[in-house]
Amino acid sequence: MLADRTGWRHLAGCLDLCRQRALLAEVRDVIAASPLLRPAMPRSGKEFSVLMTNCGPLGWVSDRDGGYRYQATHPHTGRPWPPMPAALLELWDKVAAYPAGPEACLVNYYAPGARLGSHRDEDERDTRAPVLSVSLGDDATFHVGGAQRGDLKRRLILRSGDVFVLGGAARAFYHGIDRIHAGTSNLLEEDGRFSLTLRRVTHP
Ligand code: MD3
Ligand code: FE
Repeated sequence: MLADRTGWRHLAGCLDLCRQRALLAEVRDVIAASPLLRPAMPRSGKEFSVLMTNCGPLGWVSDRDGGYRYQATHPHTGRPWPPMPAALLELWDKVAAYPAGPEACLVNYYAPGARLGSHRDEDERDTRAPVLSVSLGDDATFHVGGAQRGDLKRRLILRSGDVFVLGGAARAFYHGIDRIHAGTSNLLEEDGRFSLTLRRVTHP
């Protein structure tokens, strides 16, 4: 485990292959019920290269007119997001050390060539709760900096089965995904990477 004083922890190899496969099957079910969306930036409408969907009571969405937000339903189907898999709730209980459960699980899919520019997660009201992410599929180069955009960044490789936990001051740090390393995992039938990001949105 790699940890940092500011409050992030990289739990490399946290989930074995058997748990990764079981979780992937649940992700496929989530996508079948709640198809992947291509978010767009507020105002400019510029599209993300990452595709997204959600499970749990709340989901993060973004489009040109509505901007970044959490909502209880899929914007195209109008149906509630599917429930969060029990394995994710158990993982949160084990590693989050927080008295309330996660409300949103954002499922990101990165095809080779997709990236997520440096940003801070600031759409949640409860910023005291940690953020927990699980990686499935191809390796990704991830960066985490500091509270200011220009702060020194550290780069890490996130691999299939890794769990990344963000708490404390690091919860507000800039971070992003620079690159997907196609062909580094055969967990998915296709190239690319899923990340599952668990968050608390409202105050418990
Ligand atoms: C570091 N997703 O969806 S998850 C996002 O792998 C997002 O899909 C990336 O950033 C992904 O917003 C990274 C790990 C993560 C989540 C929140 C953080 C790292 C973080 C908050 C602060 C610093
Ligand atoms: Fe983020």
